[in-house]
Amino acid sequence: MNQPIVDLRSDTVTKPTPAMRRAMYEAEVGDDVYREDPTVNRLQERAAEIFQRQAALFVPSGTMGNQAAIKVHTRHGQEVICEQRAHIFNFEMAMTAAFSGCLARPVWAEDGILTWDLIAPYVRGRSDHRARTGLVSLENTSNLAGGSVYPLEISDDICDRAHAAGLPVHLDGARIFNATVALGRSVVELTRKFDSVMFCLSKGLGAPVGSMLVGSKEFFEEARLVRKMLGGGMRQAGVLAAAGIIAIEESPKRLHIDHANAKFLAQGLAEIPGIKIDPAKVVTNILFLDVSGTGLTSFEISTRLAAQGVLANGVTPETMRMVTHCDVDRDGCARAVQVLREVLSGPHNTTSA
Ligand code: TLP
Repeated sequence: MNQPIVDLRSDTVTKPTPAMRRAMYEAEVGDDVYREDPTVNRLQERAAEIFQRQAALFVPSGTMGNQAAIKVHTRHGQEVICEQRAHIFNFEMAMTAAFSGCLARPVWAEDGILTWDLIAPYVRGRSDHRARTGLVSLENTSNLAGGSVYPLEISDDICDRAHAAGLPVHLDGARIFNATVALGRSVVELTRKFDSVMFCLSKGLGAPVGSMLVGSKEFFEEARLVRKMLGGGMRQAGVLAAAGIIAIEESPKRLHIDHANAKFLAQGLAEIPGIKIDPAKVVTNILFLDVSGTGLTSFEISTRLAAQGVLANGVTPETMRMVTHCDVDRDGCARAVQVLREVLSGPHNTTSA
């Protein structure tokens, strides 16, 4: 009866591994605002090396990384083109407006995957009437579009054409290592054309805290100033960076397991009456299920699942998200399917009781 909780709310819930905790304990530290933390410096150097870029900056969160990049690339009064479900547009506390003074210009794309043809009509140059476009931002994998991935030709094409139009391109690559696994391409191949890349250490890679912002030396220096403006100048941050080093060196090797578990979960869920999900579209570690045929809202389902030790969030009343990660194994996924089946076959209208 005392089964462990199956937490499918997000890959942000992952706990540091014993190796990470050991490295954190043993980390050599210094004051990183003085650039004197050897462990932070090592993490930044390794990230830059892995992405084959001039520099990488350790930031406390993905949100800070994205927003620092937007600030560096844009000027007040410009527009930032992104997909309608983009994290920068939906989940970052309107900071594109509040901090950078820019208007997000969301564009809808099937499966969250923009193309230059979809972007081009919204690109605006100098005009007496309309705000100028300052930046294009892509998200790979696309979280709210169900962990979908950008085919390399499409993201390369967007970067080339944006650059030809004089526009920088930022990548919200919170889960870029999941994209590398799904596409069988290296992180260098997937990101080399972007002007800046943010990726998270604290999601599927399992570190407790932190993200990286990768780009040119000049971009790094500017982003460092913005990080400080945002209060993200950390001191003995080596205790965090130590876990980050293990996250980038070791964790990408096991992400295929999370993807296989997500597929397994999707296949099981697809067989439950009232649930709609296309397992073929589940290519990384995120899946969305349409629960509108169950007679319950996603929020009601979420509460009932939680009572049985399975955690998953409702996103809209009709949709739920589940995310696989290193702290949920195949048995946990099987249990989630079984518990959802039981929850939905029980009495729905408890209000009459
Ligand atoms: N995503 C979180 C929530 O904020 C939705 C999650 O549970 O998935 N970019 C993308 C694509 C993200 O999914 C997230 C976090 C971020 C940026 C921000 O990262 P943090 O949480 O470190 O600020």
